[in-house]
Amino acid sequence: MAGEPQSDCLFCKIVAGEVPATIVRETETTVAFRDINPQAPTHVLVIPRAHYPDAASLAAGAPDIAADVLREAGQVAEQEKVDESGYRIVLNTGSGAGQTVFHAHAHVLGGRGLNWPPG
Ligand code: D5M
Repeated sequence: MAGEPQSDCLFCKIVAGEVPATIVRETETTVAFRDINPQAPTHVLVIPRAHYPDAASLAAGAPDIAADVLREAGQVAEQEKVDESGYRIVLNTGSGAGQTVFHAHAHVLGGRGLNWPPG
């Protein structure tokens, strides 16, 4: 069922505490933790506790939680002190766009210059 934990999902395992992660913030509906392969001095992933395969399915199935993820991305930026210099929220969607983990997540990247367009 939509939103239910998936036994083969890495990020569901992080939510359940079965896989370790460096958690920087938690709410009732979200978890934020440092990316294992950081692409910037600040690189944090914000995920919903509920399992949805990508951001679009999260927004369609649980819009309130999608809003929580975006709000938390802003809170992470503030906590990491990258809010004033500027930061980027990235929602890779589909393997062609570089999505490798199919549990919705927002990348929060900051602490260095960020070029446009992204690679
Ligand atoms: O982003 C998936 C991201 O997830 C990618 O940047 C690596 C990160 N990742 C993978 N495994 C872990 C663990 N165990 N902890 C923290 N971060 C992790 P995507 O947009 O799907 O390419």
